[in-house]
Amino acid sequence: MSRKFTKTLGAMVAGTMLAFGASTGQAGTTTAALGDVDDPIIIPVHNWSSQIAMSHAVGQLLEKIGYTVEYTTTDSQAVYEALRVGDVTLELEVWEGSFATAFNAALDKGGILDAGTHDAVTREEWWLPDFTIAKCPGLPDWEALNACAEMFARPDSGGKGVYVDGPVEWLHDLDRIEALGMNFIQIHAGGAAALWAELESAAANDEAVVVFNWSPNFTDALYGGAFVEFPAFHDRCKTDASWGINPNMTSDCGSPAGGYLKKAAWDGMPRKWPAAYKALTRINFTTNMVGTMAMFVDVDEMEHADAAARWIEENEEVWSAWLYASQ
Ligand code: TMO
Repeated sequence: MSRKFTKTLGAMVAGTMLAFGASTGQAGTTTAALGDVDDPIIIPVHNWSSQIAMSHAVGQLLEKIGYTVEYTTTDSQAVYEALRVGDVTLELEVWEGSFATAFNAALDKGGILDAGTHDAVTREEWWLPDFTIAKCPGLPDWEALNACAEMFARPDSGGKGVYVDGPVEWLHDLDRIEALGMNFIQIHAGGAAALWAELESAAANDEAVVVFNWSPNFTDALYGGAFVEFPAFHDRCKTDASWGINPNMTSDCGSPAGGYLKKAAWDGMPRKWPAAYKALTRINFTTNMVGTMAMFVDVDEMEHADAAARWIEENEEVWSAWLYASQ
């Protein structure tokens, strides 16, 4: 079969499934509706499990309807600039706590689209497993945590508590400990797996631990736990030193407790790959979906692409509405 023929056939099949009204019977029109199926849609993957597995799931679904897809490992902050200039095509997990600043900066510059908000509500914050909460009265309140700082000390921390943050790439609040006058130091895990290793070893040795964590994730099901309750987030906390309990510093508050999870796209995507962009706007991750994907990878130890295939296998009702809705 010639390449051209294969391509047209693929477009016709996909066009039949994609409900594009009266035009779907015409191969020419459906090719236009899919767009450039030979040029790959480039999906960036980062360094936490749900994002990588969900990216593979969406990639596999786009391939199902006839697209070519490539994955590229990309820095999770730099990706917004890459999207803006079209080096990558879409982003499936814009977490408000870690990425709102970079996303907003790209929106201001132009070239990137806000492709909608998932149902999943997110939180990214200092987190305590239940086996630690049991050790110190008043947790998860931040002042109670501070009063128990010594319990979190390590041989090299000079008596201060150790907070295990995620990779610097996720750009958390590096000034919060100082702004709140806490008796802690912050260290950075090399990646998500290193955070889970910290939890596992603390659990095995019955030691107190406080790590960066997020929701939805698999950790609640595995350990139970709670986010540290800092003074509530407020926009001015980030920009106005006089706001909050420290009159001389910003960063004297927690991360947003009800953060968004958004999708983003290169602004050339709707023109170049119209059906894929339409699907992207309909894609909607729930809390359960994101938690399940993290569980497949981090608890069941599946490869990301296999986790994606399993999710597709088990959730046809969900994804068929993303792909085939007539709009
Ligand atoms: C960006 N993350 C979900 C790891 O906080």
